[in-house]
Amino acid sequence: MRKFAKIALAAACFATAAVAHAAEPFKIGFIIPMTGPFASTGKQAVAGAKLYMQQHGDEVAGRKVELIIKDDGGVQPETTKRIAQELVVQDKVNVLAGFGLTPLAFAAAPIATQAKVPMVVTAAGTSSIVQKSPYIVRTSMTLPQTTAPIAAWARDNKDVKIDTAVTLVADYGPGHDAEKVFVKTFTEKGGKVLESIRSPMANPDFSAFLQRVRDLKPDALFVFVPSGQGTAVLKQFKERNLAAEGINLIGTGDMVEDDLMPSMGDEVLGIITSHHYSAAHDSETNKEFVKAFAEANDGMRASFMGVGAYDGMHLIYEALKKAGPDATGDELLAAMKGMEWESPRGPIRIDPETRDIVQNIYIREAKKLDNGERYNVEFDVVEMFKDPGV
Ligand code: VNL
Repeated sequence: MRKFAKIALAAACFATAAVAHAAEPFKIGFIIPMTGPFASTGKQAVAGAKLYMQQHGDEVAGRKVELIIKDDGGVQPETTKRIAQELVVQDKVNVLAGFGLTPLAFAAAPIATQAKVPMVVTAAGTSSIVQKSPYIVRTSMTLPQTTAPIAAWARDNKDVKIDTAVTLVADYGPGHDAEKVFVKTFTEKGGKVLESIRSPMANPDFSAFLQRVRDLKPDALFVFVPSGQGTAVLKQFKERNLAAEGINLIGTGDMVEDDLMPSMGDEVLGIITSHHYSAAHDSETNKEFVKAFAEANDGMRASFMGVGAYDGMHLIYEALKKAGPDATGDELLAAMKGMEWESPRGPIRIDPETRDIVQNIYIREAKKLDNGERYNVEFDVVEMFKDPGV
């Protein structure tokens, strides 16, 4: 009798342990600005992450996947760090993801290192981010990677004569990267940069800066502003009649992001930018993605912020499949290194050494299509371009 009870007790314990394991979800702590000046980034990223789950289910390798979304407001690194800490300590997340802006990714990096939890950066773009923790993997882009091709295009193209330029960048990590790489590439190819101007990171007023550009009268103005600020730049550019002065507006695709194109006026037409994603990218994978994204989000057009998060979820799902349901953070990280797949943006790969994204960078022109809608139409490409650094 006593023996039977013991066995029954052991069986009960075993059953409880098994149930506890099966019921333990795989948790992804997704930190992104949903409020404040960069809320549009969070809106896109959350839509991208949710669409991936909607299409691929919430069970991977026999484990239920739980997406925990946290709004960090976008401007306080200390807030992002505290949220990352809470997600790791209290929620015991298996992966951290998101990170809308560079200072926020920098702030959370030590938490990922201490907790040995992979940190998938789906939005921020300063080159050095991947060096801040061996647990960081990036699915967005780097500013040197997206800037070098437009700087080269400015000098190499046969249609528009661009001998002089002024740079205008947001005054923080990605802007400094963009400025440095633009000046270097453009100058090496014989161009002359007349002046480098920096605007505040959040809520800038571009009017005085653009007046200065008008006075300098360069052949081109190169702009990097973070996602969400492009409309304001274009409005001021138009109001000051810079195009009539013969100043060509060029930049990285952050300025003319896809979800803003419908609300930008025709002043956007003709602007040449380089970037890793356009909603008009011509592939079956992208057409299906853009359609599904719009259907799930009241017609919203997918932008590079949505794609970064969508691909971030793919990376996490595939790593979990490959490393198995009981994988540690280190095992998940190992599975992510070297992963390659077809994204809506084209083929992409995670460089196993740097943990950074390798991808095509396209040169695009803003055009009106036959259906009357404005898109960034890709016309040239630098294939599988690694971050060149600064
Ligand atoms: C960053 C880079 C942020 C590019 C962006 O939008 C962007 C960053 C919020 O590294 O902070 O478009």
